[in-house]
Amino acid sequence: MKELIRKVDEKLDEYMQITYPEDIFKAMKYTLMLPGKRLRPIMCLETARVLGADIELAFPAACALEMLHVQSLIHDDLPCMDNDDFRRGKPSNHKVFGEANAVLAGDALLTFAPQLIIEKSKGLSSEQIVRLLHEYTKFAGAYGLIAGQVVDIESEGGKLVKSPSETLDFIHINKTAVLFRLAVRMGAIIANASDEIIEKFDNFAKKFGLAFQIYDDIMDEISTFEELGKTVGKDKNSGKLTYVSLYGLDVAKNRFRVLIKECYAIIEEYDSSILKEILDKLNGRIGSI
Ligand code: GRG
Repeated sequence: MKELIRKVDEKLDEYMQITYPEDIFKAMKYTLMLPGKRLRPIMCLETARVLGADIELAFPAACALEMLHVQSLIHDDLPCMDNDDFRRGKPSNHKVFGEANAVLAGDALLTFAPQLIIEKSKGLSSEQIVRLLHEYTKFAGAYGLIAGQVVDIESEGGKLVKSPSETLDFIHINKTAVLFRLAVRMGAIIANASDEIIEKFDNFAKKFGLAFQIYDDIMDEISTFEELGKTVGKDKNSGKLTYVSLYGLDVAKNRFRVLIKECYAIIEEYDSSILKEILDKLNGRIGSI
């Protein structure tokens, strides 16, 4: 997996050239190139590979996913949203470049990502590229990521239109699982997989995304700044609706374990040491607490 992460980093650096006006490209590249886990690009590449595609075809989509993810992190850290001064162990984008440039850097990443898919996806058919762009726009917008963020903000302000558990599931599915779903769906489309296979991987990503967010909620309670690279304890201190605040630590851990077990079962039939390694890592961390 380390080698794949290195290759993703290399491609991100290659695709994101700094040109005039340099300030915006520097702001975009700052958070993008900080060391993240690169889970979404890795999942896209690995899904494409296990379903029979040459992974070289998947690098533009994989890097586009990381750009979309980084855009969401930059905007999430803004004072008008989660107001966090640190990301990936370093000062957040707006702390370094100012709020206006951080907003614009996010916007620029959001729009550069599909441009990259169109310009660099050599070897994919026009139909595949249109399908990738359709998935991207659907999952990034008000039917996905933005919907999750809006309901998260509303729930923090005490506005709950649905029950707490339905609200929490909606937030987790749309804020977190959505980009893992997009990752595997894009990988499967690149491999020209059938709708049935796409749905199978989608189901894996939904469960993985929920487990990942439960993990994130647990870590916010018990981890350290050094380990996470961002402020910890914020959810608890702000009275935020999380899996832990709603159900308690033990129920959260149990739900996490069930979801991860279901993830292993879905990918069992595929020869993917990387997807299994991702599950092992997440599982191992919760297993030890
Ligand atoms: C799409 C226009 C548009 C706006 C985005 C701000 C926003 C709307 C959404 C927020 C989404 C968000 C920040 C979700 C949190 C998901 C999460 C658990 C992130 C951490 O992911 P990791 O641990 O991070 O994979 P690294 O740094 O390793 O990549």
